[in-house]
Amino acid sequence: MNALSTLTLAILMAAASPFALAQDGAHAGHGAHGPHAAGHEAPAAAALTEGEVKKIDKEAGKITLRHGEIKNLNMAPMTMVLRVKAPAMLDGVQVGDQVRFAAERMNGAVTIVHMQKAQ
Ligand SMILES: [Cu+2]
Repeated sequence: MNALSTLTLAILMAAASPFALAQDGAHAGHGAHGPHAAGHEAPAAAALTEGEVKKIDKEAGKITLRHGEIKNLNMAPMTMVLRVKAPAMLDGVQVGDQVRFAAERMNGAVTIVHMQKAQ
């Protein structure tokens, strides 16, 4: 069974190679991927809110941010304490850092589900 699978895979790879080379030469792969990637990234980037780190409480899994408008939560710019989905998300940031983040309301608390440095 295993030997047969390996053999089948080897035959498939050998058979696929000429086609893969031909497609690459015609840039067929790039044409298919480019628009998809761009269309996928735009909404994610638009959903991120800018913020400045004011305080970090890793033990409690909380961070104080001065944030811009959080559109999906209908929240005006302010300084507030937010929960983070995972305490490890606080490892890469320090007080004073500019960050971009996505927040959602989870169990009644505004929780950061994604955070990255703004630079
Ligand atoms: Cu707020």
